[in-house]
Amino acid sequence: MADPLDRREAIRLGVAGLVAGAAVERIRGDEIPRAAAGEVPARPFLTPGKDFTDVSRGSPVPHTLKGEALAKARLTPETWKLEIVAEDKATIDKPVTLDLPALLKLGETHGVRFLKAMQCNNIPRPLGQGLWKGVPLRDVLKLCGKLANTRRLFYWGFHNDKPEQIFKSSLAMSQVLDTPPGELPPFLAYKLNGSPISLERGGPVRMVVPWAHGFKSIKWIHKIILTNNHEANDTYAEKNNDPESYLKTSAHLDDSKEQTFSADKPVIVRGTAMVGWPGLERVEYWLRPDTRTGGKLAEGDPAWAKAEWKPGAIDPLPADWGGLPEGVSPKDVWGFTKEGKPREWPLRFSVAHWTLTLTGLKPGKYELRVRTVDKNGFAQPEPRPNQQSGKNMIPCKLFTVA
Ligand SMILES: Nc1nc2c(c(=O)[nH]1)N[C@H]1C(S)=C(S)[C@@H](COP(=O)(O)O)O[C@H]1N2
Ligand SMILES: [Mo]
Repeated sequence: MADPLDRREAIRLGVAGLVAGAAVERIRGDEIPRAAAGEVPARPFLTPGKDFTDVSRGSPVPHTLKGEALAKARLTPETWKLEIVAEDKATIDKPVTLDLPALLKLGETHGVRFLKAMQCNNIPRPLGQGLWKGVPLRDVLKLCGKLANTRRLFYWGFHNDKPEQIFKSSLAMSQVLDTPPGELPPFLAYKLNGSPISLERGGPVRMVVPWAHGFKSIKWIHKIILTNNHEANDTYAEKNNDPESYLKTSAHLDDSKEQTFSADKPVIVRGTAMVGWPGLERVEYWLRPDTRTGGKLAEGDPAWAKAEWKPGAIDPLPADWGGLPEGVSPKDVWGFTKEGKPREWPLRFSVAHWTLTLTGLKPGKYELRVRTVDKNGFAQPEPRPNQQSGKNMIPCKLFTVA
């Protein structure tokens, strides 16, 4: 509560929009062609909380509750409580009931700000990108004293007190405690874009698991159980979803509608790329004359093998983060150095922007496809042993040069 920076953050919320241009830093080598300074018009970098695509189960959906019902559900800042207990053969020194002031207090010394796009494994587009703030779960678990015989952690949120509506998830204890240097741990998050997390986005407090698909980031979190059970209990383990999938890397078009461009100007096509845990090596495009199939190309079509993919341009690091809440500088955000420079660009778990500038195209109709290549050399839509480990396809845009 006593974080003056946080208060100023709140005031600026909603003033999103990236102003790119000015000095362009080359963060890594020259292998990624970058759009030149000044060529990239502003595009929003952070998504206002209300504009995220919502994926919420429950009847009534918890974020539709109001007044008395909301307080009874312990979903107001004053009533929110998280219970942490042990079951089975797992033990802790003492069960913990955490309220919001206690979490915010921990946040003053342990709080971390980080960028993360929320993405559902079954929806082929990120739901929205936020600047989150939370306390690493491992620091909250210290309140329980000594843990013994604990192999996994189960957790869920408010579910109308109806067992059939519980939306559960789980993490291995190692994923909670043994964060590798330079990586992000799972968080109990209480801020989005500088303001308290709205009820709709899962506030007052939601779990955020940076590397995972949305189903691990349980909203309206109420219960954590430390257990000796080693198996994932995730609601999303059902129906052939992969309960341990990592965020994957993929390209998306800003606008996939058919368009006509004038032959005397460059054709500019823009989009975004979700940067999964395997990172983003480059965005590529494949341009060919229209084959009159409405942009459809079957999976096994021999044309895929002959496709000529060319590197596209990732937009540079924004010189001015128009979307950062006031008082927050990049150096306050995970992944940036004390000088405010990103350790990698684009940042993993976030959405990057790209721009294709195609010049000298002859009049005619074209098919344009885009894809990402991750740092392991997998070209989209790979690596997907199962589509539900991160649903994804190669987007196509038809356009005419006239
Ligand atoms: N309590 C609860 N948490 C939840 C869900 C839910 O239905 N109930 N849906 C999950 C799924 S499947 C996704 S993809 C994300 C979506 O987050 P968003 O609605 O903030 O975009 O929330 C996750 N957390
Ligand atoms: Mo999801």
